[in-house]
Amino acid sequence: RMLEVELRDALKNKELELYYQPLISAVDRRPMGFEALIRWNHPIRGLVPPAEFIPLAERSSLIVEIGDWTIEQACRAAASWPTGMTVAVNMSAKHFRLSDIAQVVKKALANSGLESNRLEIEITEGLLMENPEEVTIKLAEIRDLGVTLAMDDFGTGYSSLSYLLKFPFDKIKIDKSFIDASSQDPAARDILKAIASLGKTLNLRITAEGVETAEQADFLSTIACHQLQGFHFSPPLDSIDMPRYLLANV
Ligand code: G
Ligand code: G
Ligand code: MN
Ligand code: NA
Repeated sequence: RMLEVELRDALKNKELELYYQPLISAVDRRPMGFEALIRWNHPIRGLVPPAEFIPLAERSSLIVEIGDWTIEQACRAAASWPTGMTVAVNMSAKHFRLSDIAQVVKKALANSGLESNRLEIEITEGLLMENPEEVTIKLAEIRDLGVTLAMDDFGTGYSSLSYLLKFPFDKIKIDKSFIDASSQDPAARDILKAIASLGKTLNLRITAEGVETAEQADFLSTIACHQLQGFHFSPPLDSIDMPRYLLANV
C-alpha cells in the first residue's frame, strides 16, 4: 500500500531510471543494441526491482504514465547512441490495452528523432491472451511504423507456438531457463537447436537471454542464434556505466 502511494511520486521525483543491457551479435560478438530495464531508486529502500513495482503500477492507470515515460526516455537515449544501435523496450500488457499504443510509439519516435527500425517492443504472452482481434490490430499498427516486435520469455507460456502463428513477430527472445538448463541437460540443447531452426524457417530473428558462460555463448553461436544477452557479456548498465561501455565497445 505504502509503496503504491510512493510510486505515484516516483516519476515526478525522478526516482525511476532505465538501465541498458547489451544485445551482442552471436557472429562477431559486438553490441548491436540494448534492452531498457527499469529500476526504481527508492530514497529509503534503495533499488527496487521492476518485478516488485510494475505489478503495483498495473493496478491503476499509473502504468500508462510509467510506460509512456519509458518509451519516450528509451527513444531519446538511443538517439544519442552511435548510429545503428537499437533499443528494446518491455511493454506491459495493461499499458498496451489502456492506451493508443501506436500513437505513443509514433510520438516518442518523432520527439526523439530515432529511426523506427532502431526501436524494438518486447511483448510477453500475457499480453496476447485476451481480445486477440484488438491486440492484432494494435500490433500491426506498431509494426507498420517500422518498429520490430519481439516475443519475450519465449517457451515459458502455454501457447508460444500458436502465438507465432497468429501475431506478426519479427523476433523471439528465448527464455533464460532454457539457456540455464543447456549447461547440464542435452534435451535443453536439443530444444534450443529446434527453436533456432524454427526461427530460420519462419524468418524470425533469435535472441538468447541469460547467457552466463562462454560455453553457453559458443553453443548458441554454433546453432545460429542471432543475438546473445546476459551477465557473461554485461549486466544492465546505469547512466554512469553506459557511456563508458559505449566508449569501450562500440
Ligand atoms: O531487470 P529485471 O531482470 O529485474 O526485470 C524483471 C522483469 O521486469 C522482466 O520480466 C522485465 O521484462 C520487466 N521489466 C523490466 N523493465 C521493464 C519496463 O520498463 N517495463 C515493463 N513493463 N517491464 C519491465
Ligand atoms: O524482460 P525480461 O524478463 O527478459 O528481463 C530480463 C531480466 O533478466 C532482467 O531482469 C535482467 O536483469 C535479467 N538478466 C539479464 N541477464 C541475466 C543473466 O545472465 N542471468 C540472470 N539470471 N538474469 C539476467
Ligand atoms: Mn525483456
Ligand atoms: Na525475457
